[in-house]
Amino acid sequence: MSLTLESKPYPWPFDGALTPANTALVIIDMQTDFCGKGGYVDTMGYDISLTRAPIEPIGKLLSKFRAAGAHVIHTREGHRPDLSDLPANKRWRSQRIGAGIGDAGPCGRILVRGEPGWDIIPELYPLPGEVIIDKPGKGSFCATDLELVLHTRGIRNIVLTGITTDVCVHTTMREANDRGFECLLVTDGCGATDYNNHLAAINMVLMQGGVFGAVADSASVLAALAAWPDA
Ligand code: C5J
Repeated sequence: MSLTLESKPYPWPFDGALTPANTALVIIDMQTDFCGKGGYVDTMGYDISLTRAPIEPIGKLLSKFRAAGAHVIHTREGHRPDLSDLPANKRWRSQRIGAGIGDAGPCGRILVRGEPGWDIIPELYPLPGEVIIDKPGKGSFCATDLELVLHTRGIRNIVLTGITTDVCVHTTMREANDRGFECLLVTDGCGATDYNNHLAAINMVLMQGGVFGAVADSASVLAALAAWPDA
């Protein structure tokens, strides 16, 4: 059966091949450090209501993917406790603005693996068996095995959600697009530290006939995926 959803600038996926077997919900960096009180983004002085906004839409998508037995992949941005995978540029820039990665903060050492702030928020916590990709960078393909996991599982379609739209979500979408994956960005399933950057990041996808893929809101995704039966 051919299935596409209402998306811009073209119905996604282009060929109607949208199945639980070939599609993954990718949830990027829904960690306390990016959307919780006392986390990295909060420490930098940004409004975390913007990065918390996608929690509910992602929750609904997550329930649907889980019920249908489709693939769910979570990512976490963070570094080894010895900071051996923390590039100097990332460290000194964060220190300059008083939120040094690796330094102690209200939620433990900022963006360090194993610390409370680095963990995924309880509302979207991974279930046993769901893939978790630990990444030291903004993109989810850099220095990770995500591409291998996607190929091994036969995943072609990627539904992108998480935070932040303009940084880790966009970098991941660009990396995935260049590798030939069919990408969809869920507009209300993402959030940025600046609302205009969120809107601009969405708009960038639409250029050149969908230069990085397509965009849709979560209601459109859920309306189409109603065709997927429970596993
Ligand atoms: C940032 C992210 N914004 N997850 N990380 O530094 O987007």
